[in-house]
Amino acid sequence: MKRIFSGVQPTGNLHLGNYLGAIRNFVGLQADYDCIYCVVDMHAITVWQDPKELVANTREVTAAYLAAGIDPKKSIIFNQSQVSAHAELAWIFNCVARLGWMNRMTQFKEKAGKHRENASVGLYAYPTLMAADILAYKASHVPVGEDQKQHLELTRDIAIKFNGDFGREVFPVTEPLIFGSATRVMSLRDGSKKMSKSDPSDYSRITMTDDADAVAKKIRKATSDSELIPGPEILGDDGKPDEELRRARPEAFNLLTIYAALADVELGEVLRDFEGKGFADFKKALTEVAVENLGPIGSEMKRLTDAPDHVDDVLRDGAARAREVAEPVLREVYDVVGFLRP
Ligand code: AQP
Repeated sequence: MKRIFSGVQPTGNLHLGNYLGAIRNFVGLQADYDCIYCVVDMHAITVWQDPKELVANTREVTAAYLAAGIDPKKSIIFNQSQVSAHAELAWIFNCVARLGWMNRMTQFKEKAGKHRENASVGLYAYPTLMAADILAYKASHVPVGEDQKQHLELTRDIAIKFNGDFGREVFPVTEPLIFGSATRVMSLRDGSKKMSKSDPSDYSRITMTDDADAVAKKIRKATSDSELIPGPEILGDDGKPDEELRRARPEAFNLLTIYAALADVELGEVLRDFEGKGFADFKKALTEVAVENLGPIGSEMKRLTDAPDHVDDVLRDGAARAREVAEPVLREVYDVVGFLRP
């Protein structure tokens, strides 16, 4: 069976972008793939994390997986630091990846900001750890949001170079799975920035645990524009608005896309239903569909994290199963590299 690996960082503020761009897709993939879903706590510490919050956030992401519908009996759910193969393989990949490749990673540039010399070495090496996450399980496919496409290309480059250097087809060349109607959910305040956990404004994102009042308030305050909603004739054959039009009204199209994703309908259908209306009316409908979708998930997350024994059991069991898959791969790699283990 084809194998999926994917992960979410436990860095708090899990949001609608993480849900629509990642977690919701993870659920559907269980039908066709052998799935491994990780809470990537080692990635999280590439920027400072308060230790107590890291523990709570690790449970929160696990609860989100479970509440969204990932079945822990079918899929493996665990947190990264429990399986040492990730760190061990990452070191080997640090010796395979080239500085030139790493220097091209745009996420490092964005996250390190202007004071690059103050960024952690871990933040720079993040993509080699990600390659280790995926390749420790020889995953054939990785579902990711568009923002992670470049990192996945680096994983492919590492697999190809490793196989070439040692003359053995040890690793598959993993394929990205970028799908769903909301691969890039944008900030509610600024349509040119993606919705993110680290945005200082709470009003930039809807979190998976926001209650109905918070969702309503955030959508009410979301940036939109004073123009009316256009009809479906503005969409191209691919069902998307012309790029120029989208760029002229980024916030408007972001809200419309979020609606389509949450209601699980095509953007054309949304435009047909709301053509000629203003955003005040539309926002009421968007609030309804958001609360309908996220409400039950948020309550279940709260229930699971209030008494976290079940979440901890899932992580413990998942880590044991993950080790069973990753350890033989690591042994194979050590043999190929020439590490003596008398
Ligand atoms: N805005 C988004 N739209 C669609 N998908 C998104 N993802 C993240 N933001 C969006 C997808 O969620 C998965 C998990 O992301 P992550 O925890 O690894 O964090 P990230 O990609 O760094 O994104 P965040 O949540 O916005 O965190 P910060 O603020 O730290 O940058 C990934 O599959 C990602 O594509």
